[in-house]
Amino acid sequence: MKCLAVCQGELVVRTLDQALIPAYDVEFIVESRPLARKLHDAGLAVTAADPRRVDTYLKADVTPGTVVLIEDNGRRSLRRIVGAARDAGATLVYVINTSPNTWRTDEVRAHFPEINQLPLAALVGATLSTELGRSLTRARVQQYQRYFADASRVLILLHNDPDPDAMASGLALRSILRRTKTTAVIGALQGVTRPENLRMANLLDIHVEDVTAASFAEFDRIATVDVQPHYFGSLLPRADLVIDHHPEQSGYSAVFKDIRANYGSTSTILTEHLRAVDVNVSERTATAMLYAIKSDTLFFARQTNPADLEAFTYLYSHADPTLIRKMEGAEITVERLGSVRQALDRGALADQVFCSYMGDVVREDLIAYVADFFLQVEDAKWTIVAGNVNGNFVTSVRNLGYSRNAGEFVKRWFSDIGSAGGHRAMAKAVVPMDRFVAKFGALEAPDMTAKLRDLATTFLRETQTDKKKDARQPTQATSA
Ligand SMILES: [Mn+2]
Repeated sequence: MKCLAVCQGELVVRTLDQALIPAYDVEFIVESRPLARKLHDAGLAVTAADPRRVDTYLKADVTPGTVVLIEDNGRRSLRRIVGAARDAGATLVYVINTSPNTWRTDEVRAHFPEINQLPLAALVGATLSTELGRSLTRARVQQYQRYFADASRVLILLHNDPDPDAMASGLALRSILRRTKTTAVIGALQGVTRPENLRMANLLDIHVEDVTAASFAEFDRIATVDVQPHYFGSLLPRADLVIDHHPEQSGYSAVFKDIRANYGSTSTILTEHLRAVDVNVSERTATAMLYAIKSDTLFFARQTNPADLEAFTYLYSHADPTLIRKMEGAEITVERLGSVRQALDRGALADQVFCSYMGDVVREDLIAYVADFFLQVEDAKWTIVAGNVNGNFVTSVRNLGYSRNAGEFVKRWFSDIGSAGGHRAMAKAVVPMDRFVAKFGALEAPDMTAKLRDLATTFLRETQTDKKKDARQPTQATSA
């Protein structure tokens, strides 16, 4: 792709030359003849010309497909330069601001609304702050690595009934400390019990050892991950290292700590630690950490930070996706399959919406599971699943994002008679059955499914009408 860069200074020319070649075929225009000669002698495609003249751009064969970059250092008449480039037929015009006075570009934009503005500081800033942030992390990690180096036995302590994030964080810290399972024990006072977590531990061969508070004294160093020492009360008044993403607590002392409450998982913090000190992440550890981020953020549906996405992207190339799929399969239990059958027997998928009133259901989580499950079905874009849980009408609503909002759906119909709320993609309502009956009538189970479909159809039609009113929003075809 052809690119013409109109520059004032040598540094900008050389920087753009290095940044854009070989992806772009770049030619430079500078005003100063001596500068042009110098850069030309250095092998760059540079011409000396007056950037305020249309002629300059015509000679450079500018077409509507040429990317034109114009350096704005605050001195030259930007409006005349942009005007000349536009008159010569340039349409892809970018102004690179090297001075802080971006108001000049705003002024030029009033005349040429389609030009794009790229402050040089912003272009450099993102990469620079990532790098600098990494060096801070590096210093911190190297400090605790040294502090742990001479210990013969290390305990990496997890919270009770460890979850994927706790176990993955344990593995990651052990790699960072360059230790094995005999020199760094990953332990918990109460071991893993939930079936899906046991399955992860088995598939990835993670041993969480049972430890007792009395055995703490046998270790030279103790680190806690995904938990802070206050959790253990008086059993653990101090730790050597604390790495956690839960809000910082008081009531304990720690030699080193890295607590980032705005992160979605402890594995995200540890991914940054691993990368900062260039420790190679094994496939097993990467798989565990990737699964941990997915599970702690509900696959980015809650408490997600750009750092979580960045860590996920990095780990993804090192992890084993087949194993992750197997671990997720562990969510399937006979009880849940029974609920899926119950919902399928009593519900139906029509017009991309799956509705089902399941009748009596023993626990709310089964309704949520079924709603998630049917969203995976081909052609399903919405699922609305409900049941009677101990005298409450409970409904879970899911959709595949897009423009229509699950949270608004439950509020529209249920907020006046019970609790209703949620996000764009997932929502829930709980309503005492007598209040449901008072609003919608006493219905037999099959009629309940029909009622849910009614509510969905009405809601989707309403929002579709709203969307059509708002011509700026692209509308989605709906058959509802
Ligand atoms: Mn966690």
